[in-house]
Amino acid sequence: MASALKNLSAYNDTDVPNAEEMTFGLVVAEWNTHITHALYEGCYNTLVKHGAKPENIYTMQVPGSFELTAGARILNGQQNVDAVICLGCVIKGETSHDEYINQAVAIGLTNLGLTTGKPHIFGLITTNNEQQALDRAGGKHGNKGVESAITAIRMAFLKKTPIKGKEKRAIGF
Ligand code: RBF
Repeated sequence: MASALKNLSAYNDTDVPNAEEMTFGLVVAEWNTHITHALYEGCYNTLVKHGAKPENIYTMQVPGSFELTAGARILNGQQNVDAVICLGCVIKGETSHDEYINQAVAIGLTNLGLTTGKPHIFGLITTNNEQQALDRAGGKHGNKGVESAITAIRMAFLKKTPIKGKEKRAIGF
C-alpha cells in the first residue's frame, strides 16, 4: 500500500526548515471530530516543535469539510498568513456525498493556492471507513496532521526563499 511505503509522519527532523518567522492558518472541520481533533493536535504540535510561535498560528473551526475552502478564504481575508492548512475527514457512506465534498475541497484549495499565491495544504482524510481514518490520525499510518504541518513549513520556506540557478541539488528524501 502506498501510504505504508511512504509514511511521511516518520520524517527526518533535520530536513525541515525553521518555522520561527512563519505564520499559519489552520482550518478544522467539526464533522468526525474525534479524527479531526487528532489531526489538529498533530499539526499544531508539529508547527510549534519546528519553531512556530503559538501567537502566529490562527485556528478556525468550520462545520464540515465542504466548508474548509470557504473558511480558508475568510481566514485569508483576516490574516496575512504564510500558509493555510485545511484538516477534515470525509468517510464514505451509502451515497456519493464523499466524492462531491472531496472534489470540491481539492479544486477549491487548488484555486485558492493559485489565486493567493500561498500554499494551501490538503489535510483531508478521505477514507472508506472509520478504521482507515483512525489509522491515519495517529494510528498505524501515522498522523496526516503532522504531515500537513511539515508540508506547510516546507512550502512556506520555498515561497520565502528566492530560487537560485547553477546549483545542482540532490533529489529525494
Ligand atoms: N462533512 C465531513 O467533514 N465529513 C463527512 O464525512 C461528511 N459527511 C456528510 C454526509 C452527507 C450526506 C452530507 C449531506 C454532509 C456531510 N458532511 C460531511 C458535511 C459537509 O461537509 C457540509 O458541512 C454540509 O454538506 C453543509 O454544507
